[in-house]
Amino acid sequence: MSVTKTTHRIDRKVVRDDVLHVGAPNVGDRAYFDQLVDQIFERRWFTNDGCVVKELEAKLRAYLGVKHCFAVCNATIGLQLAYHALNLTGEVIVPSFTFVATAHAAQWGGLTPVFADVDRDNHTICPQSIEALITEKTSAIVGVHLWGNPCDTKAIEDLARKHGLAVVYDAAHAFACSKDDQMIGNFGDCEVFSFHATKFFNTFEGGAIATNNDALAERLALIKNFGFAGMDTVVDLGTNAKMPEVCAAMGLSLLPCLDQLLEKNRHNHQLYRAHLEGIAGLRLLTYDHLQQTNWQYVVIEIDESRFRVSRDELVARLHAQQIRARRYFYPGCHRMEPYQSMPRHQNLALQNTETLCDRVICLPTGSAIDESDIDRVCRVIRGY
Ligand code: T4K
Repeated sequence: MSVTKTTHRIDRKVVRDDVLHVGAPNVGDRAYFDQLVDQIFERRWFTNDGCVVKELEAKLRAYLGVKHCFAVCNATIGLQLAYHALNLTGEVIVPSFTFVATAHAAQWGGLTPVFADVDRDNHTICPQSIEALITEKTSAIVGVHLWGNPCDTKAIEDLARKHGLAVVYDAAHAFACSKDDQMIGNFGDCEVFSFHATKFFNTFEGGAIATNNDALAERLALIKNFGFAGMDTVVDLGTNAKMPEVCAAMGLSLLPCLDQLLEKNRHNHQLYRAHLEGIAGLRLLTYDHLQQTNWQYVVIEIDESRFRVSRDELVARLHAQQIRARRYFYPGCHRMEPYQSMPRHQNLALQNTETLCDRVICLPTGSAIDESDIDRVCRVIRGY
């Protein structure tokens, strides 16, 4: 593909109403995107492993420093593929404090999600909680790098080795994040990113599975395309997990802008920190500065007893001012269907999960949010 453009600028033109969203999409170089889309029309090749998807996959492999990376239509299907490709059976241990897709993907695959608690500070799955749930039916641990905060990968992978379990990471939030100087994408048996519109890096809808395991990659390549190993030969139970060319074009037009987007998010986070510092009963989740993070989530915890207003009342006040703050991930997967109606998920003692479900609010950030927006959000939080 010959694209001559060399400077890429993020597009920040938004036809704004007064509403501030958590997850307003980042847009990369619009002119480059248009150029790629023109070429897609000229070639009349819209999906099924086209050259734009191949270029995106190659660039993702290079960026992540990983051997294999498959673009897929979304992370939920990506997780289903990962669980299937690893031949998981029986029970998989997942956190309850996550987007419900982590658990649903397992349930769709005929697996039983078993809900673990999370770490009180960084909100990722708690290794002690995992260990207590391992039985002879357990086949995998699924960690979620929530808000881009990496899981305790060493403790998880030690446990997995000890008990002969697979490890999958739901890295939906963690594109462009690192741990121990390795990009997320290189941990566990495989990691699954989401490139949904609301994510740091988006392809409208989409995702990717990254792995350094050759055999697993071979199987993933087959099952993301119905199991075809040639024009008429189907060798495995596959599904349709393909990313269309136009989605990959969106990704290619954002990739050269990652540094600008990281910087914008980091700056937004710093502003929030400055505005919210010293408020009794409010904790802003921070990130480990030794590692790269995408700063995509501005997460606060409200302790009603000290903040003197409940989390839900604060959310209502923000919404009344057209600030669509979100209670992610209330009320926890174990309190959602089909899980909450299943006897095994009732009376779970997930103390940190319950606390966080009562306290967490996500605030708007990203390239569509500017300094005056942050000022507006923080004024509502401060109560003036
Ligand atoms: N694992 C984890 C940990 C996840 O967080 C997710 C997805 C997944 C797995 C599964 O990934 P995918 O299969 O989706 O690739 C949204 C997203 O739909 C979902 O992708 C995301 N997590 C989740 C955290 O957020 P909702 O139901 O909250 O979406 P919605 O429509 O309420 O939009 C969120 C906010 O973004 C709204 O305030 C509006 C704004 N928005 C949204 C879109 C789509 C925009 O401003 N523009 C847009 O185009 O789930």
